[in-house]
Amino acid sequence: MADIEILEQELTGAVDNAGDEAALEAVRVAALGKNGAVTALLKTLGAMSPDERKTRGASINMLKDRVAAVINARREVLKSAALDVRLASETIDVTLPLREAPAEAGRIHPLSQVWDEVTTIFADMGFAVAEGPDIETDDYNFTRLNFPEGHPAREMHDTFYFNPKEDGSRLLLRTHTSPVQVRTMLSKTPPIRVICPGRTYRSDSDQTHTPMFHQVEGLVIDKSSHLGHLKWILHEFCKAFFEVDNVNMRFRPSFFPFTEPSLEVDIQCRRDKNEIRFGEGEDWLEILGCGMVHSNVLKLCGIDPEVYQGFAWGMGIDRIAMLKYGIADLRQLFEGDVRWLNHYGFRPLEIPTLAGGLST
Ligand code: 2NL
Repeated sequence: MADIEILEQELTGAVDNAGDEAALEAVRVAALGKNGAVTALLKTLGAMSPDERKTRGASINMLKDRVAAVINARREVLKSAALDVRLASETIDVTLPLREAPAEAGRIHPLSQVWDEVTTIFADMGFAVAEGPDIETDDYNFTRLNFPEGHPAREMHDTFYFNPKEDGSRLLLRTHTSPVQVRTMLSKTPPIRVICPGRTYRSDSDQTHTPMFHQVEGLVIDKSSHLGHLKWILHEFCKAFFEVDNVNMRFRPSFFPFTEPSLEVDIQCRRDKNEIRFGEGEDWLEILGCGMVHSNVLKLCGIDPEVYQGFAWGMGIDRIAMLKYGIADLRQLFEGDVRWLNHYGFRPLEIPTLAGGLST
């Protein structure tokens, strides 16, 4: 029996000394493997007498079980130690600063920002937003808006025409967003409350004009809509847009073919050095045109002027964007200069809301 005890002490010592799972596996093979020490003892049983084999066999098998149990216990200890080492060496420092994600680094163009601000303000007043095609017919861009054939007002618009079709008609790039309102009147029955933001085109290019520019027009048609309602809407709009508690407005008589009477609107401001402040000062700044929709326009758009009346207005998005954000040169809006956009642009996730602020 002494040989079994000595072997057990040896193997238990080797198991305790195994520093990692590979060393332990080597001990297991040396003890219980095909050529292992315990296996070698088992092989000696064949040459013994049956009695001797019975007692000796039981002792060796118990040795084998005890050695296997010691190895398994040690394996668990080594496994958990190895995991601790891995966990300690593979930590990630989540406090490291991240590079700005592309969606954070990009900027919203001031024209997109102002477009969103304007639609937010009018949507809050209950206006729907309508859009239409940039390429229009002469009928929708001029005729139904009370520009008679051959009328000089058509020439005033410096229209971009496409080549004539076989029947002589010519498509054009819309010179204002009014054809969207024409389409709205033709397809809906009043009451109508829409705004129409969009791109518009005129063959004109200098310090204060680009061939493509942006407009937003508004249209209200109901049974008794009048200039008092229009003034209130425009006053609320100006206060919200310029983010001031009050603005003084001045309505001057004007002329547009599609409105009668027609008015131009100025807001009071103070110009200090390079800054404009609204709601104070002695200067006046023109910001939009408006009026009661001409009865000819109502008729030509399928609305009975004996039953319905309404008002409309139009303003340049580019112009009010420059006024609000202090952009001196109109052409900078269209240059696509990344350095300029980094300075004048807006952060992408700060979407204008009346509650959260338009431009903060
Ligand atoms: C301006 C002036 C204006 C309108 C646009 C309009 C549209 C229809 C009927 C009647 Cl369908 N009017 N639009 C009315 C008055 C003025 O724009 O100076 N825009 C930059």
